[in-house]
Amino acid sequence: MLAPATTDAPSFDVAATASEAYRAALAVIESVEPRVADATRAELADQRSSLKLIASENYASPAVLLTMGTWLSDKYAEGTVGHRFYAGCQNIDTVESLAAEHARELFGAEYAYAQPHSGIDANLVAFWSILAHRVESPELAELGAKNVNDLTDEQWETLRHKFGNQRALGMSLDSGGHLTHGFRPNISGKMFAQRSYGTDPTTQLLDYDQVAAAAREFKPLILIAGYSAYPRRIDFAKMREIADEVGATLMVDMAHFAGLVAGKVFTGNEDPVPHAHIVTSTTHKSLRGPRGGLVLATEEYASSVDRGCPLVLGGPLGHVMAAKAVAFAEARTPAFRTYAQAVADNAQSLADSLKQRGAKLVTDGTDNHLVLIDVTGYGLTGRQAESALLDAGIVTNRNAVPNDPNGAWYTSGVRIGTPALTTRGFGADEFDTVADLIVTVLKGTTPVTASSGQPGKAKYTLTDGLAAATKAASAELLDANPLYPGLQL
Ligand code: DSN
Repeated sequence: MLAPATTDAPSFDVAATASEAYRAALAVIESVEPRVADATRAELADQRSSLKLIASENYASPAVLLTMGTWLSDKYAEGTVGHRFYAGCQNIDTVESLAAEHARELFGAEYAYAQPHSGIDANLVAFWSILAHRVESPELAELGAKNVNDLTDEQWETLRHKFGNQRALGMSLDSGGHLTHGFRPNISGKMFAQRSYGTDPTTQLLDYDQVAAAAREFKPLILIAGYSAYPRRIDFAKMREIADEVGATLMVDMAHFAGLVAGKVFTGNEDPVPHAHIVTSTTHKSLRGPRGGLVLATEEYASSVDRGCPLVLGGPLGHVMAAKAVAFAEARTPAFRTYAQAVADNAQSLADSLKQRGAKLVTDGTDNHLVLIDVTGYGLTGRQAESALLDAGIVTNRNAVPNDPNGAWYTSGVRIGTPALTTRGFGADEFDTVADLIVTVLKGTTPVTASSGQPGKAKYTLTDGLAAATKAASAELLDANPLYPGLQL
């Protein structure tokens, strides 16, 4: 059992020490390629001076960021802890073990795999693990083979077809599902025959009866739950019941809300870990760690998940696994629980403030970390709204709404999340001002149509002076809640 991270304040000034470290690092980088040093400084300035409302982004701590800049990056360590294809992996074993142990304890999982480089990688590991466990292993046993290398070409061809013809059932893209849940532009859509479940046409809420009916008819091998743009919690116990009824494996992609699970905001039926066979995640969204992926699994899937590298992953990133260990240790502190609760409370405040100002929200609100504004009432597409907001210094991203008339490229929605600005210290009052700025910009944006006769590439115009006024109002909020306070380059 690992001790949780210390909750004592460090005995030195973290910001001053990190400032020294970054100044030294940038000087060394500058001596080789000054443009990289410049872009790195510019990114900090940009992040400090914009309202970052992209629901999947956050700001990792200096401890997490500094952990990534080391020689742990230089070691090859394909394989798993204690079973590597290279010699001399003892230190990578240490950091990978720490990341996995912290993740197991943080999420109460039987098994954790810290190697995936991204969310897509984590989902690929999960898919192949399920295929290996559910398809390959029984087939191999029947054929008296230990692994696929023992099969004849003909046997392998039969097994390969079985892999390719499996079925996955996941949330539709316009209801908030993710591309990696079986959609054609992603490899998962080529691996699986896919069908989607949507949301109730009136309430826009997940309709479990519809999920169950689709599962009974389609009989998927994998039932996928999880989302990247659905503003509500999911009852994973119900999803597991549905999976069990049709003999499917329940896989939950909790990339977006992992921080709310870690911070014990989502508990009981809203916590996927006790209910799913496999849970995948990224580590850099609400969980506030380094950019990367994670797989949690029950013991029965552990050995197949462990084959992730070299099955579908390249050599593990030792420096990033080390940073995951640091981030997971941070997420085990009471301070992180307070943060996670504030993320959800702030989303609620933001939704209420937007609605008071007449904005139409998908599902009429939120109970997680994001809201989705349907911008059609302002006469805008999601793309126009996203661009106009960006002109005013508000960083969001466009997103489809259920049954979107504008399709997946232009869309009719703008997705807004609270994890990043909550890290900066924003609370209900600040999010009320943010709501006011957003609605003022949306109301002050006029779409430019072909019939209006205005030439050029502009697809909208902003009321004169609105962008500057919005930036000035944002600057007040941002200055009062600085990013990395005390960090000076
Ligand atoms: N790109 C992530 C998001 O923005 O939700 C998911 O892939």
